[in-house]
Amino acid sequence: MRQTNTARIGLVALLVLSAVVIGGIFAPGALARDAGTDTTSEGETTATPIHDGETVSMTTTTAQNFTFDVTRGEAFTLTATLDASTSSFDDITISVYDGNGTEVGALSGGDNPASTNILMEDFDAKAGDVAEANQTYTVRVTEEGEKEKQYDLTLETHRLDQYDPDESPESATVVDSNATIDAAAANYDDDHYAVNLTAGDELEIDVVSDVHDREWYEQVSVTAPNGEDVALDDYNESFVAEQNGTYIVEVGFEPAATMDPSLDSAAYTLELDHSPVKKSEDPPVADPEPPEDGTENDSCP
Ligand SMILES: [Ca+2]
Ligand SMILES: [Ca+2]
Repeated sequence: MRQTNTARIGLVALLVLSAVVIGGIFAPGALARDAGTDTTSEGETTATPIHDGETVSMTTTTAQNFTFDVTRGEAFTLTATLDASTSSFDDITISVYDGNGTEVGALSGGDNPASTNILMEDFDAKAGDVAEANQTYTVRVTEEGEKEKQYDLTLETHRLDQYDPDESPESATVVDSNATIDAAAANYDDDHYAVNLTAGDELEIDVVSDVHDREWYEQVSVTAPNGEDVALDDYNESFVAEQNGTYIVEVGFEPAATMDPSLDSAAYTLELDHSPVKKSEDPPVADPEPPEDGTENDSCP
């Protein structure tokens, strides 16, 4: 009886939760209120702290919340692993919310990467992200079905490289147009670099790494000062600037996490090679014809 009630209440809670999520972000504390108000389950009323390198083991029938602290620029990964002897495939999910209640941790790829940060492989659910500020995150581990589940939740944090967080164009690392940058990326990490160019400059971009060994490949994209995507020459990944201003170079690895569910990171070297606009290729300026003798007749009768 109680299990049935719990499941029904859980469904109502889930619907409320979904409505709030669809509305945008949680109000701070919404997670705890949602979980705790109507249910008899003790586990949902509190969030259990979890620390770097720690594995928390749970035996439960309900969704559980956990919290952890991360400093700006640190990467974190979360893995929930079901006990295969007491659980069945496809019945656990992880959702991660930042200090504002916004869902984060989305792994690239998947059917709907904007709304899911869940990756199922065997009995694992995973999420990862790079913290853009010092803050406390909330993790919600949700189980499908009414049967009691046993799982281990593990948190790992580390710094991928000295430039993180450079997760958005706004937080891009400013680099010289001739630069060699040693960094690291993962499928939950976004790296942006800002380069100032003059119209007519050519920029050649090379990303060197050994990720081909694991069947990943580098993915480079460039955004112009006007916000438009820049078409890159496929063979040597270069382009000629059409405007003066700041270009954003984004570097990452593919394929999507759904095809490579590891939360591994890999080192890469970004090499930028800048060829300034040649004088002879300066944009033609309408040369005013100097008057021959200063008395050119430019008036009409
Ligand atoms: Ca990085
Ligand atoms: Ca990054």
